[in-house]
Amino acid sequence: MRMASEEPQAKKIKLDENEKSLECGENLLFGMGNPLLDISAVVDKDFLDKYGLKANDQILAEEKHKELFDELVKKFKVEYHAGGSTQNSIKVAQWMIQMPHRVTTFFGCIGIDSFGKILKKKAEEAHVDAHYYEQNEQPTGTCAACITGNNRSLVANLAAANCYSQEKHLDLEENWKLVEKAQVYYIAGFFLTVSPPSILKVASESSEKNKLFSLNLSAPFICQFFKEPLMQVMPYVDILFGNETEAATFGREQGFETEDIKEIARKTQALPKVNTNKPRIVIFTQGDDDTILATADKVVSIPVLEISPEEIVDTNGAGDAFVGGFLSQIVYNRPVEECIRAAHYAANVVIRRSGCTLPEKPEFK
Ligand code: 26A
Repeated sequence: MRMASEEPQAKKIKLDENEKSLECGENLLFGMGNPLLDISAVVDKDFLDKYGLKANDQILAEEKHKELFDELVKKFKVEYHAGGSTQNSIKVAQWMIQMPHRVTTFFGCIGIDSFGKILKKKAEEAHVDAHYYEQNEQPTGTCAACITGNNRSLVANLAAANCYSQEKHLDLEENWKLVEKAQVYYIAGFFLTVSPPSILKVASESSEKNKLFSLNLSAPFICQFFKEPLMQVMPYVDILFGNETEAATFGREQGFETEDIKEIARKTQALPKVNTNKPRIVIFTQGDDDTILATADKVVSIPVLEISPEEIVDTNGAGDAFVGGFLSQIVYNRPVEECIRAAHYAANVVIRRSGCTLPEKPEFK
């Protein structure tokens, strides 16, 4: 994205003679979030009803979901996938970038256990420079992905992910250096349930150095029950992502008095901002419907790539992949429409597969 009246991040981004291939340094894109191991299964409506789950939702596990995880593994054919919303997006961004490796950094907390080992191995295979805070008080977090048709109901048991600590990890000199090295930041709103001070510290760093900070609304419950920390971070947000249900809840909670998604996007774009030289961009996805983009001077809708229903395997991770595709281009300073084209491509790839998994190489031109 090129924004007027600022020194672009292009200092770190070298164009070659034909302006097609770009060289990108390490650790340019920084993500921080809840690293989770997804336990995914196709379930029936009775299972959703038993645990009071909506077909399409993302929630934190409560007392009443205690048995859900065991029952899922016993009753259904489960698949295990590395997950966690921010971690998924960062992996997709690295996959789109391909070379060099470790353009992306990821921070989060895991347990010292077998699930933690899997997450570390998967991050390594994805060439993400992951620096986990490892502790042994809590096991690695899990997320039950209960699939019915094209819907997925996610129930996250954060466990270790909830133990992320600013003092014990983010503030450590070697870790903070990696934060400083980045030019673009991405944190899913989900992390507001864990460490708002860590988010604010990264967001302030970004705004002080005139870099790009991006956030996701992540889930209706974040817009509703984590409104206060969300609105503390909002003034630092250069790019806000969300889907149609999150946009609707956000608009309602903010008293926007409109159900119109374009209008909600416009009002969100205009919320107070610290760096006024860099007007906020708001991007709302709507499943297979057009993506809404609000910038300072316009609100437009951009159609997604077509896909026939038989080709859709699992929409879990589609939103994360969208963000990953977008970020893979913003680190190259590309125009926002081009970032959205990459976002649509990445989401289209991921919904053809189970979980937020990827083929060997992207075919994005
Ligand atoms: C705090 N919560 C509820 C969560 C999540 C989450 N990632 C972080 N925090 N709930 C679900 N997810 C992840 O979302 C991905 C799909 O978009 C799941 O782990 C899944 O990989």
